[in-house]
Amino acid sequence: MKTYDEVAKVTYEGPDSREPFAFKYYNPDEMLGGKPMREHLRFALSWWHTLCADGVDMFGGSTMDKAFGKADPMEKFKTKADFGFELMDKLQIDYYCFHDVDIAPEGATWRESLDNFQQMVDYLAKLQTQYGKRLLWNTANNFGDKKFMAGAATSCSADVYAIAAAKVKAGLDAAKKLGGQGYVFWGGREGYETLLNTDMKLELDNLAHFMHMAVDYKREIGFDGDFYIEPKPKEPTKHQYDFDAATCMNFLRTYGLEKEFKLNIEANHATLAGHTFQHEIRTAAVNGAFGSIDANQGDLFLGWDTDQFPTNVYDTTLGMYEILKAGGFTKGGLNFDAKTRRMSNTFEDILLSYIAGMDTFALGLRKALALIEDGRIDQFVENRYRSYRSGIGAKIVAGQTSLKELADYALTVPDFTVESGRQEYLESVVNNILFR
Ligand code: XLS
Ligand code: CA
Ligand code: CA
Repeated sequence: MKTYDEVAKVTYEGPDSREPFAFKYYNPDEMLGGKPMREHLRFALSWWHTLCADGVDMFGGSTMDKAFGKADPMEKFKTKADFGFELMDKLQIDYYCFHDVDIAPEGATWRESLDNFQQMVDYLAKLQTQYGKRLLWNTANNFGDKKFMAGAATSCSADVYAIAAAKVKAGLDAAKKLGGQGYVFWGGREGYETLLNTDMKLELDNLAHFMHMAVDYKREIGFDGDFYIEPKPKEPTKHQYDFDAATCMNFLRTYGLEKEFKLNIEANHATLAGHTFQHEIRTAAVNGAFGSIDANQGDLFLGWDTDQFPTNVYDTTLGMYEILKAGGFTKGGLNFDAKTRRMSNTFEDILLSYIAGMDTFALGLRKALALIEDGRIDQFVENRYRSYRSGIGAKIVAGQTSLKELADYALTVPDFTVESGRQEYLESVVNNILFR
């Protein structure tokens, strides 16, 4: 196998290739369903997992060196950035995503941290131009530091609330400068462990006010990216306020924010909430809030956020099917919020993991388009609801009936039959498309 340095560019070689550092399914400029694959998929590299995570877990230290041999903090982060852009170039990835603390060292004071951050934003701007890459979204890490132990915009401390706001303001300034396509709000520690010490109503009101201020500031500086909330049900806190897509929609509507935010759906967070990835995408879509995707997969036997590279074609097919049905991405994309396993600890593994994830979504896209073209699923669903297209059903859909009219109607129905849902047949159709 080649070494990391020996791989100049990962290119498409097709499904019969045995070359580990080649795409078997992702052919960036191939036209499918009216646009190139790269535009359907809009892949992004996650700074935190790719350039920062070094294998540390609860039981052991790092297994991978991501200091790039640099001791000076700014030098280290600049080298990370150089590596990140080179990696995107090798992998033909057009976008990237970061938290503030992923791109710059934190200083002894907030002023110092802000200064480091702004210097690094300028550095990233130069690399963007040099490599022709774009920022999909950025965010603030308002959960890692000790001061955020009780949350950020839901902290019991007003001073912590203020520093959280300062970090989001700096993030929005950076997004504007870098021409970001979006900005993510993931709750972090916005939730609670016990009601015995929690004023839930105040925390939710404060969180909503925080979001409104962010919307105001976005307008003020003319940032035209999309705002996303990223649902997650648990971890780090026991009860997260952004539990799942439906809970987020309820929050947004309660506080009059639904026109300002879309959702960033993460596959692993969906399964932690007891939902499928597809369910969360569909829920976002039917609420007019489908935005972006954090592409990864969890382990259904483990109850935490394992952030694995996606390799399950069944899930990516049904996920891409939902994304296509939702009209595809506009400003969002597929961000690999995924890290190599602790034992996959070489730079070659980073390439191999991205290739695996990108190919799995590329194959999912191909299969989802084939499912749509095949038409059996769509036709089945269309036919299943045909009773709503005429007679009393059409009146129900048009909102033109009443309980009284339906009660009278029910008296005239000789028998209440429902046709088979044919689940097993439909699952066999999916298999037929997947394995042909
Ligand atoms: C953590 C989240 C986080 C967000 C961005 O579980 O997935 O990484 O995507 O803050
Ligand atoms: Ca995520
Ligand atoms: Ca995650």
